Amino acid sequence: MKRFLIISNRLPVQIAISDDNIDVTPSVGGLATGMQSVSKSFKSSWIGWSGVEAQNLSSEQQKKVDSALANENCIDVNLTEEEVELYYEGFSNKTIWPLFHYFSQFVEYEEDQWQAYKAVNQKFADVIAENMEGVDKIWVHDYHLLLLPQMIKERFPEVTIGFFLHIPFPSYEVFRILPWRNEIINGMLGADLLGFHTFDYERHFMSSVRRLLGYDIQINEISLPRRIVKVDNFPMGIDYDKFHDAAIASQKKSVRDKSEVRKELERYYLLYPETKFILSIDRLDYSKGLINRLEAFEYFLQEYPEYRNKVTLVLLAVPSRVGVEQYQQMKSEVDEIVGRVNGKYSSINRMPIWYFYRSLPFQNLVDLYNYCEIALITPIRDGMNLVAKEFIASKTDGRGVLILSEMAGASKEMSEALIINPNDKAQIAAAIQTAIEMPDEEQIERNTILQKRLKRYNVEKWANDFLNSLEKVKMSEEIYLAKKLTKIAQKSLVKDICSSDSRVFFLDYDGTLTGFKNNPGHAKPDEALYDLLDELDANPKNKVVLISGRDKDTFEKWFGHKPYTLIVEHGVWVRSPEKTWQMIEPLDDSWKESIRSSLEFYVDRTPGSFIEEKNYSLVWHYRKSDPELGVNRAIELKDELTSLVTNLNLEILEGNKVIEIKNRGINKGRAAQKLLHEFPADKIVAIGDDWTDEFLFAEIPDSAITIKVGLAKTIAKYKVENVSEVRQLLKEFCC
Ligand code: ADQ
Repeated sequence: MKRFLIISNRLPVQIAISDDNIDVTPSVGGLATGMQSVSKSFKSSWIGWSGVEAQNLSSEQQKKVDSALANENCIDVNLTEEEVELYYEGFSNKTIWPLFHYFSQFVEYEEDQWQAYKAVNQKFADVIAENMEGVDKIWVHDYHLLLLPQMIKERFPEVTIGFFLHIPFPSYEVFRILPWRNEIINGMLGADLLGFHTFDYERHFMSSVRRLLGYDIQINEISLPRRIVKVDNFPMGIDYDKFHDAAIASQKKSVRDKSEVRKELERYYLLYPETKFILSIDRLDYSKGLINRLEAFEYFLQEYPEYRNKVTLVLLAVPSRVGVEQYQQMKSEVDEIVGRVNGKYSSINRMPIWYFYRSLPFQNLVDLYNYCEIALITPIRDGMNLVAKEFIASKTDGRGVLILSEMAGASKEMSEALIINPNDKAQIAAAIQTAIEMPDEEQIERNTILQKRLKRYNVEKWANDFLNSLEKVKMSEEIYLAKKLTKIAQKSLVKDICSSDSRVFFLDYDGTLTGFKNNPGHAKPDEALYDLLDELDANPKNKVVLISGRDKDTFEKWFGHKPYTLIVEHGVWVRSPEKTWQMIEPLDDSWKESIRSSLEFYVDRTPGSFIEEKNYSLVWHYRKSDPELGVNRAIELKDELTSLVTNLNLEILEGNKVIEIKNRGINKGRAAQKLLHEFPADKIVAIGDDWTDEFLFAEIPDSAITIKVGLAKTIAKYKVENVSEVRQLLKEFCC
């Protein structure tokens, strides 16, 4: 069985060290549970930091830790105190975390933290390299390891890498603030599959890739020069049954066995049966919106006096990142508001806010979820928010109301909750009132839908969906590799060609013989290309045919003095050596005026775009425009032209950052067929990169050697990566 590696900053274990004893207990978090189900189908190991700083352990203790971890299939990445400070508390939590949660005012830009971040990502890559035996897939998690996919890919190009980001990916306008933005994006693009919680994060990521690196994107695939990266959203689920079943079991417990939390809630409820408990649970983090939640609760007590003494806010805050300044400040602010509200609205026996600053054992957590009628979850930004889902899963009789921020990824899947803007105090207060007054039937109706969805799309399904997609990516890479022109196949092709008596070479120009330029006029042939084509053409057995979408005047200027056959404008014109240009079949261009005005309208509204006029076609170019605007306008333009072109017997060709309108039925394939009729050859070679070359590959005889440049889907028999590989290959055909 192939091995599979899971990589995250922290290992899913808790380690307790006493003098001579090391105790390792597996943790029960959502991610660990999801992965357990995955490890049933794969032999997997988990690589990460154990949470113990390396210098605090003697070598004897380290050995014990390693062996205890090995029993849990875990491998430790030793981190020093300094690394933890600079990489974890520093760059991860003082740069990436605030920026990706839109708290740009908290972002630190420290070079030494960035250097440590790179070094620790490299350290992870080193540990992975030592454990690669039999590994074919790796799944990397979260924002601490954004550079790792690329580091692994460079060393192990054949391994399939998935990456999942658990926090939001911010909009381009925020992400671009980061001085190291290109390194980060390139680091992530080392993965073959990139997963996000929501489509919005995916969209923001794509936009940054397009704008910062200029890569082409087709729906959810990014074409890198040598690989394709798939991007998709996988909203993370929870271990639904675990919460639901634990809540049922807890209700059945005898008084003696009940948790302290449950006993306390029940006792209070007996005294004050009209009380509604509002639950608030999070890590104490500025992104979770505790301050605005408390202020909204204060506003509620002030504006809805009839509910004072009838509601209790159970505020549970888990200590988090206590070493980071903003967290300490926030803790003081929370303490202050809680004090103020309790001071103002407490009566002799009752306090409106019960505040706990600690982590709770699972059972107590479930009891809180199960017992409290309302959950108030108001993050300012949150990748997903699992608490919202856990609350709903623990509602065994279907009653309960979830008030959820629209800024949490979870809100995208939980529209049956009361969705609020976390900055709108009045709206939150009104939602609290609605929640208190909501009839049971309505609560059950909303929660039934939510529960059904959460049960089906649980954490196990999430992990399996991600891995199935990773498997598919692997398969499509294999399909690509299967067509890739290997050295052996190349040798036999060359032998085949060289032993034949007559050959025709159909060669596309842009993207095949030369690279793309922003201005098409700048993509002139260079001396080396002229030499290569001359050498190929010098052999009387060879016929060189340049077949392009270019206009005839440009080709006349570039190749008019050469003895090659030229076919231009996708097959409108042909020029045989030493002859004049001939139209392949008679065409009409009277349609141009009616189409030109539409194109001009798009040029005016799309800065950087322009119209190219050929004899029998018009082309709208948008390579120099804003990449996203260009793509959108191209869709609009195509839509607008569709009805016009049918009436005028025209067709739209969509090329690389161009839209071309030309007479219907004219294409490279038809032109090539006509030429082959006049000049039959033993061997036919066709090379092209664009989808317009697919017509060429389709129309020439099956025995032809068809070669696609680049990664896109093709009916060609072989693929090569780039222009320089094409040129090397042609050199070998000069025989
Ligand atoms: P977090 O920011 O940690 O996760 P969240 O998704 O809510 O946020 O998960 C918190 C977890 O901690 C929950 O499973 C909850 O049960 C547990 N927890 C909360 N309070 C607790 C307490 N007092 N005692 C014990 N356990 C407690 C990050 C992102 C999220 C994303 C997750 C998963 O910030 O947006 O949902 O990863 O991808």
